[in-house]
Amino acid sequence: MTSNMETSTDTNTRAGFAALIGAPNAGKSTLMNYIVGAKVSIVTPKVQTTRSRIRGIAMAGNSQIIFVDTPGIFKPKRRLDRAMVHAAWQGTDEADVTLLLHDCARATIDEDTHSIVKQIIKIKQEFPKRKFALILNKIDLTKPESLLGRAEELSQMLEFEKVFMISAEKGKGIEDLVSWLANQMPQSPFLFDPEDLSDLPQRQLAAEILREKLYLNLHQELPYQLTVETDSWQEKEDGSAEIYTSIYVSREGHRGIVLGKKGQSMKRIGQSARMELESMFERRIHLFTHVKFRKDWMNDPDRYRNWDLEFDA
Ligand SMILES: Nc1nc2c(ncn2[C@@H]2O[C@H](COP(=O)(O)OP(=O)(O)OP(=O)(O)O)[C@@H](O)[C@H]2O)c(=O)[nH]1
Ligand SMILES: [Mg+2]
Repeated sequence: MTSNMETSTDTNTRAGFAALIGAPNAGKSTLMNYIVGAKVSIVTPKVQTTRSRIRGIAMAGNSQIIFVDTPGIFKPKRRLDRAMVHAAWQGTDEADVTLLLHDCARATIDEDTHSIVKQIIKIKQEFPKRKFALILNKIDLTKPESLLGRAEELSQMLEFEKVFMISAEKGKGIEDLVSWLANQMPQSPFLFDPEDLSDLPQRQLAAEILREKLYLNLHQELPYQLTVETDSWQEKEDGSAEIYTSIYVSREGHRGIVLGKKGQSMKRIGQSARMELESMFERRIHLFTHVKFRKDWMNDPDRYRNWDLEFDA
């Protein structure tokens, strides 16, 4: 009897998954963070910032929308690239709705977006019920007269459930998107505590924030050749936390560049990560960074397991 009553209350709520896919740098993580209202996925001006699936949870009335931010989809060259692209498509497989983000400030439709659309066409042939919506992002950088043309061009390639034009950074056009998504979610009890913003463990978030600061401060191929892990997290009696991290670099020469003269560069990067972590976690943080040369980390399955990436994708 009681359980029936519980079920009937549950049918008033909706919950499901909305995957964000698109070419690198389209603004997927920026959009998820904006809607969730907190930084759960890191953002940089560089391509290929997101490396794994990151879930962010948003509430819209009686709907719980679980966003799945994914790595940008591009032509993979290395093992890590393949694992990232694979993770992005896996995000689509588990989603009730997939949002394809496109940076409409680009002069033309980029090659990556072209091949993503082709892949979606294949998926739709196999699974006609899957829903795909198109989001033209960065309208703040786009001439209004070119917007409709771009929407039309993409819609001719594939029939989307819906087309939105937004600025993830400025928060424009997002209300419509959220209310549409809220209605697309299937009837279901909430899948997460409505207070939750993410399912990412704090220690992983700490590693990501540090990786973001490394991306922002290092250039050329260096950011792509490193990875960050939290080795341990220790609670201190004074309420602070000690976080011990390893930064793995794949070339000997990179260690010196990351550290900088007398370790000054690493110190600066570590400080900016620590400051952000302190405001995120609202407590004092002691961040320890250890830069390690590990030539073959990109071929080490342990580095992938940590992020739920498939080694042999
Ligand atoms: N002007 C403007 N910039 C934006 C907008 N959305 C995102 N950006 C910027 O675009 C860059 C890339 O944003 P991300 O959110 O990291 O893009 P992403 O699609 O997650 O990129 P990957 O993780 O590399 O695939 C950042 O510098 C953002 O600040 C927007 O609507 N307008
Ligand atoms: Mg991203």
